[in-house]
Amino acid sequence: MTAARQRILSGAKPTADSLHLGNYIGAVRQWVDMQSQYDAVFFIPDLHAVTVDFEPGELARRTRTVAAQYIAAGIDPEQSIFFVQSHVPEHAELAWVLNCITGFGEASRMTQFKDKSAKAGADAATLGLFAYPTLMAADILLYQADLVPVGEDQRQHLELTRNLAQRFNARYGNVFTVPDATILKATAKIYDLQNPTAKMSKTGESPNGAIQLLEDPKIAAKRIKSAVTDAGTEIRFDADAKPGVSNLLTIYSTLTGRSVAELEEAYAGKMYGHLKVDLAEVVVDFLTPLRNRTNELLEDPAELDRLLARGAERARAIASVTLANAYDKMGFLPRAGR
Ligand code: ATP
Ligand code: LTN
Repeated sequence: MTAARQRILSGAKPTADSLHLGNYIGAVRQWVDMQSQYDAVFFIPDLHAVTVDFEPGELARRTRTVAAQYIAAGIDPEQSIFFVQSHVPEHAELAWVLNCITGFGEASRMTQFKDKSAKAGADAATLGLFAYPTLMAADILLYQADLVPVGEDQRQHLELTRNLAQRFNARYGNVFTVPDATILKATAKIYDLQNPTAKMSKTGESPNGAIQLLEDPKIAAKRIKSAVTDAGTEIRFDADAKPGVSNLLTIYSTLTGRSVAELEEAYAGKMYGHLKVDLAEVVVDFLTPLRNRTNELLEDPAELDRLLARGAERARAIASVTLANAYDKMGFLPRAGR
């Protein structure tokens, strides 16, 4: 008998009009690489997107756009289970159970909550934002995920998820797999082009700091060419002394597969301008087909919705079994039909 494949699970929120190059290099690209070796579950955490200010008129469109971008980037909705969180009600149901075994103090220590609630102000911060990490734990535990590839910023949420799984199992009986975080490599962090010590983000200060996967590649090329570089002239990777050039080298290397050492050698004695002109071309070549494919997929929203509905069905087949098992262990009166 062959051992079952390990399951991985991850997701990116539909909180902007487009994913950016940081999301692609730091997350989606690595998910695409992993989906053939693992039993993969990818989803769009739209219930998480409404824990902060959001535009009701934009949510559905942004959710479809993220879905199209995942597929255009190489997530295969047949091979992987691919769906929208709000289509699988078990997420909210298990989150409630987890809320009831999470300490108030424990949730208060989550740094993302502290940061976001400080930004929103005490009155604007909601119970939903407070419960963000337990909903995330539910996302993971429902599918008995072994590995969760996420950025460093999510490490604490993963630690909470592990604690909750162990606590539930000890208190009510063994239901959940205790997942491991796979913190994606530090080199996977892409920085803001205008402020190369801050991460490239959907909410950065300058629009020129981020490359949006859906924008006109000509604009992306301009942004690369106007990226802030460092004092000196040498093209060399040194994250501390040369954060701007190092960031460009990381992007160049990940998009072409050429090592940073090889690029340093190729650009020895050349000027920053050479690097930027060449990288702008690399970025345009990368973005153009991705953008075209995304737009093609968006032209047929019914097909996209069909793929997502099929994904939600597959997801529910797993999630409903885990939830029923958890309810059973807790002693709820069995529901008819379960
Ligand atoms: P943003 O800060 O841009 O709003 P995010 O981190 O809040 O993004 P998601 O959209 O859910 O939230 O992120 C999806 C994935 O992309 C996460 O795994 C996150 O770690 C990763 N990611 C986001 N920005 C970068 C970046 N600049 N470099 C590398 N990975 C990133
Ligand atoms: N919080 C994550 C998004 C997210 C997620 C998850 C990631 C929600 N649920 C479950 C992995 C597993 C983020 O902000 N990147």
